[in-house]
Amino acid sequence: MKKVITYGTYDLLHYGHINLLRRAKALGDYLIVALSTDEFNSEKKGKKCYFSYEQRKQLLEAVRYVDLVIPENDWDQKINDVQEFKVDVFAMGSDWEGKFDFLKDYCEVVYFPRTPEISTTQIKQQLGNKEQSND
Ligand code: C2G
Repeated sequence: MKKVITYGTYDLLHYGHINLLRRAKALGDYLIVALSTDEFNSEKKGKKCYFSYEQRKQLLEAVRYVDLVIPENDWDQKINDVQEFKVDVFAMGSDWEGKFDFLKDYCEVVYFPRTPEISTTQIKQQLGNKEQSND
């Protein structure tokens, strides 16, 4: 069984995330998503999520491409994860191009082109603008 892993916050799940998950799963038979915990997001990534870890995990587990969701607590857990789960491929969007090449000693590393025109930040901004215009 060929195992793929990817990492992310996946807040306000959108089609850019789904495009990434679909292509990552197509690289193997089993896709693990290491999902950033609320603590990791707020303390290390400077991200404030709309949905909690549990809610984001529930959404990802409903996606047909995802086989397992594990917590991402730290920037430095990737080598351990790849070894512990016997991962063959590490996949991320191209906004991370090159950042995880150190994993090439442990598995294949693939960066997919980001889906243009969509991001969680953009969704939040546009919703915020709409709210103001409805005031
Ligand atoms: N993504 C994408 N296209 C978009 C938005 C996101 O391909 N329009 C991809 C990102 O490149 C990433 C995944 O979807 O591979 C999840 O995106 P985020 O939740 O923004 O992930 P990020 O916060 O960058 O976390 O240790 C790695 C980090 O946890 C990555």
